[in-house]
Amino acid sequence: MKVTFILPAIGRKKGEKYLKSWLMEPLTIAVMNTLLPEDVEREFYDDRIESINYDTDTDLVLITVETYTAKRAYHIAKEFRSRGKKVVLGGYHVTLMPDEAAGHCDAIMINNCGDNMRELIGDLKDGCLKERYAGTPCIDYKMADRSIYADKQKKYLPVSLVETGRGCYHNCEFCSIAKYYGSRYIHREVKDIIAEMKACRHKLFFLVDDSIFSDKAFARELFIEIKKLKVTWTTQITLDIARDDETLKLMRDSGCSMVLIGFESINQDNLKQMNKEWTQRLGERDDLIERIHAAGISIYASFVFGFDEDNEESFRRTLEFTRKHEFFVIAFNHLLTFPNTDIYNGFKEEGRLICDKWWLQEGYTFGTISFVPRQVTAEELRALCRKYKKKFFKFGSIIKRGIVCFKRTKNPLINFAYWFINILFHFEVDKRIGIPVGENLDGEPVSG
Ligand code: B12
Ligand code: SF4
Repeated sequence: MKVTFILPAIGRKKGEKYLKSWLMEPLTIAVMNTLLPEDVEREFYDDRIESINYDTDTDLVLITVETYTAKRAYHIAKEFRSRGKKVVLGGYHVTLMPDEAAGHCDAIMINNCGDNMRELIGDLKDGCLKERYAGTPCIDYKMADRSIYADKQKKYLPVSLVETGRGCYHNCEFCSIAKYYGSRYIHREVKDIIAEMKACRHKLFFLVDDSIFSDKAFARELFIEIKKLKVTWTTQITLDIARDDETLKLMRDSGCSMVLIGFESINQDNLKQMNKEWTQRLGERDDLIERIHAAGISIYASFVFGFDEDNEESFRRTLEFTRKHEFFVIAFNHLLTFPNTDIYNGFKEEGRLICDKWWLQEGYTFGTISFVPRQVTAEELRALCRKYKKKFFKFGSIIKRGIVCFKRTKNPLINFAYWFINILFHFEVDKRIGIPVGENLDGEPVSG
């Protein structure tokens, strides 16, 4: 029995390479690989960096689907099915839109994989594949098996992704994670995480977690163990970490030099609209940021624009805010109406969706606004995101912040990462906008 894994790409501008900053190792595939029964032969095509051989001799094609890759995933599924191959789809988008996905394959899996992967393979061997497999919000593996992409490692960014936990106690209106995990948090055993980190090839880690401070006792135990490894790492966290000086110090001492925090908006009414006003209750935001910086940890600050109170003034004020705190790096993204999230359903009811299924729409490009904002037009919102990103990633700003970064943390790896990421993002502002979703992938130049 042979299984073929596919990671679909978002899309590519004609003649251009895939966006470099998206090219991280595909942990999803490594985890699924580890969950397959030992006697199954396996292969993997990473659509972002290589051509897919649709004529490969295989018994089962497993495709992971995110909302941005859904159109491409369905196309790939069609190609394989037209050649008589069985196709199973799974991942975030499939969990959010099971009925849609089911129309494009032989079976779907919703939620996460665990024992149900063995069940699926068993059913296929017995010729009785079911149409739906329902997983649970679980993390059912000891160590992700990266051997499946060992030959492609050089094409990925030099950072190892290791999963620590999933989900989050909060319930922000626009968030796929909140929908996927129903405001729960689950985590792996600390000893498994440490064993996996020891087996990874890079000294720089991205600990995959939606909110690593969700379980304080777990976080503290983990940080104490990571410290022994003498590595540098980053993760996603909420601002409440700043209220706990002791854990913050543990985190820094364990090698955490940068954290990604979703601020989303600096406007209180917007935060209320997105069900994230709890960040305001934590205390004075400026003070919390300063505490994190004072601990020697830099911040990747993420903002989302397009909520009802947003207009050009919000961009101006947010840019000022980012300059005041000299963040390591920022994201100024437009609001994304991911399917089946509360914001998606709300906009749909209000008749504010420009296109119901933007992810499948013919001609849809990355950066296109799929809803009608309140105070600016969709086109203005798109242009404002670009304009203010450009301002943040000007070379003058990069140099100024680079000096601050060096003063905050002397870690050479994180300083190198600073210049690499900021210069990359400087050039990628325009490269991202207009990427045709699901297009120019078959037969195009593929090297990453
Ligand atoms: C690391 C990461 C990235 C990395 C890239 C990782 C990579 N592979 O190259 C970076 C930072 C570059 C990135 C970029 C983006 N990301 Co991202 N990312 C993540 C993150 C934090 C971890 C992904 C991961 O490795 N998870 C661990 C694996 C093991 O879990 P998994 O993928 O869910 O897989 C399990 C199940 O879903 C299931 N499963 C999955 N696929 C399949 C397939 C089959 C057949 C079966 C049976 C089962 C199955 O089994 C797996 C094991 O249990 C997730 C959030 C999260 N916690 O997962 C967001 C997330 C996936 N990203 C998201 C988004 C939106 C993006 C961007 C569009 C952001 C942007 N505006 O630029 C880009 C798109 C990049 C792209 N697709 O090319 C969203 C997707 C939402 C959605 N509805 O699709 C998520 C969920 C974050 C969020 N809060 O909403 N991302
Ligand atoms: S805090 Fe972050 S991960 Fe948690 S629900 Fe809100 S946006 Fe999602």
